[in-house]
Amino acid sequence: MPHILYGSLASPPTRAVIMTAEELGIKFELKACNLIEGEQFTPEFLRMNPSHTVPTLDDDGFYLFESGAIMTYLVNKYGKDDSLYPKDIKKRATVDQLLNFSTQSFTTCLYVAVS
Ligand SMILES: N[C@@H](CCC(=O)N[C@@H](CS)C(=O)NCC(=O)O)C(=O)O
Repeated sequence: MPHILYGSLASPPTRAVIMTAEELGIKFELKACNLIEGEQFTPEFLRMNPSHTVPTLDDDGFYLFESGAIMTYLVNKYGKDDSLYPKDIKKRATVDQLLNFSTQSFTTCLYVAVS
């Protein structure tokens, strides 16, 4: 069964997951979640992701949120080699550094800038 990715094309972390999935050649169904309409607060969505954010992955009933966690999960599951998420701990640490920067510092700054 293909993965279902709940997301919004206006969401940078959703786009990061889409790019990772495309790089890995994974088929997925993108289900648009209209954040303006508050679709992330429905009981069904909150059961998948209590933090009511996109992206949220549904891998056959295994739900995952936080774009960094989703991307590393997909690479760990489908990566043919370690080029996207190196086994070398220093190289991996620099990838983790950028993932954390992207999902915490950068995204937070972006929200402050647009609000
Ligand atoms: N650190 C999270 C950020 C996710 C996030 O804040 N997504 C925004 C859209 S870019 C969202 O879903 N906001 C709706 C809400 O918080 O209710 C990630 O990387 O997945």
